Amino acid sequence: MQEDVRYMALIPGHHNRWREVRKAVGTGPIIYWMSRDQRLEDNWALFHAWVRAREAGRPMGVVFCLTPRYSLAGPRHYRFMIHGLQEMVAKAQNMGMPFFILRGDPVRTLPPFLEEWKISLTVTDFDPLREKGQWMEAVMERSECDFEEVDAHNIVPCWQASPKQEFSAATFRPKVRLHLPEYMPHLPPRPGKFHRWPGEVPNADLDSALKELGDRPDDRWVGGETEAHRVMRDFANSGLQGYASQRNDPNLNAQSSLSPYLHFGMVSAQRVAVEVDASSAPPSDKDAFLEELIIRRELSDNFCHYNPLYDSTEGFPAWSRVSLREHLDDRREHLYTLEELEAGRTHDPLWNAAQVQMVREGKMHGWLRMYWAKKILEWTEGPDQALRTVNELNDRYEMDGRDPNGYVGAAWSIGGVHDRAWGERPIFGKVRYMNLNGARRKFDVDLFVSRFSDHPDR
Ligand code: FAD
Ligand code: FO1
Repeated sequence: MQEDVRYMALIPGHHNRWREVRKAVGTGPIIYWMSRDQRLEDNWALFHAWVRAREAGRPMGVVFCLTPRYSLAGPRHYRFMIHGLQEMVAKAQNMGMPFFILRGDPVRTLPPFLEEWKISLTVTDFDPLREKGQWMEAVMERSECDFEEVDAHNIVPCWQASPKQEFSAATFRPKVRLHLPEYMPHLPPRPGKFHRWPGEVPNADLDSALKELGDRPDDRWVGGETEAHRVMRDFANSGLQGYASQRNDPNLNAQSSLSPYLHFGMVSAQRVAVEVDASSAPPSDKDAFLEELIIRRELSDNFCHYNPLYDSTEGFPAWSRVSLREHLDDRREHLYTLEELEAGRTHDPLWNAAQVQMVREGKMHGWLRMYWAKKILEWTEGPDQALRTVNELNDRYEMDGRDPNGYVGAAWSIGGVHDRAWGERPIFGKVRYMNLNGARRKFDVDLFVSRFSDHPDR
């Protein structure tokens, strides 16, 4: 048995995916504190906790701390997430794996749980955003067990891909490509046998959580691993063809719509990459998609992990900070309040339609997000206010918001992060500019506007 266990710890792709955060001595059960990677399939953090439990001959379980106020998440996001939790709880029961739902902030609920069950090791999923970092720090201060962190979100673990903040996709791409053969082909095996948990596992009353936090019917978004896998397979089998040439047309349904599932970790990006790689779509479509899924997405984690100012203009590169400052006093032809923007009441029909798409559908088309954010720079008093506004609206309304991709998308649009300097213009300085005429050259703007003219609150 011991031999098997040692072999499992040496599974290809596992090595270097985890790191020790704190070492302690204890003999109690082991938990996986799940937060960013909300799935039981293809989850390296779950696998790691299970390997540790098998090695030590101890019980293991999964804990999810369901906090009622995460960033600007609303009922639609909670409903989506809780559907996923319900599915996991049922599945874990069939696997014989305890799954605990703690209601409330992890800083308040997790330390007493660790104490009560004499937990020896907490394994958690890596997350570059400050909320999780602060949770971890506070939980560690209030407890005594070991802590280990596993990057279950990126195909190449963030700290393996690069030890520093990367300048652009061009500098990051070769580093990731170097490691891909080591990580991409090896998915984690599914955990099998479990030692008996030393007590009763309470019923995870998620129906009441759904009523309290997610009480808003939504026929568009269904959360959970099953649905995430269905969306992924449909896309790999039939949606991927034409991705390279059509993905930037907001009137076509050429994107995968996987971002909410990836954000909540309901599907592993590694699994998506493997499925897409194996599909019969043309190589140019696969390459274009994998560039977004792997390079651009993992570059966002790189930025947020190494730059604590990821959602501040102070985190912008020096060239754009200087340039934007030089244009602070430029005349703004239109200035809108947050309320006017939120309601989609500007003079620009395309911008209003993009805003309506986000509020109504919970997902704005990818190309429009750039245009939408850049116009907010043009119509607010300066880059600080613009960045705050973009992040606030993005986090409040996007199903995939509250994510490194969102903070980096906003910083790219307003502060030229990962971009280069362009020709000098009013307000934007050297930051890349976009306008309505450019949009008209790309797609049928009037058609898009006609589809999204009704704001749900009007
Ligand atoms: P697809 O085109 O099918 O792409 C597949 C996956 O690749 C996406 O799910 C995503 O994980 C990744 N990806 C695609 N484009 C990018 C990109 N530019 N940067 C990083 N990863 C990318 N993405 C989010 O996930 N959450 C956000 O909150 C978010 N906010 C954004 C805000 C702004 C201002 C901008 C400019 C971009 C933002 N993006 C965000 C990036 C991108 O627009 C979305 O990831 C994409 O539109 C999601 O739709 P999809 O899954 O159908 O994309
Ligand atoms: N993580 C948790 O551990 N508990 C939660 O209750 C929780 C709520 C939540 C709501 C919306 C959302 O977008 C994310 C949420 N997350 C929660 C965090 C999430 O899983 C990620 O860790 C972060 O969004 C960063 O990637």
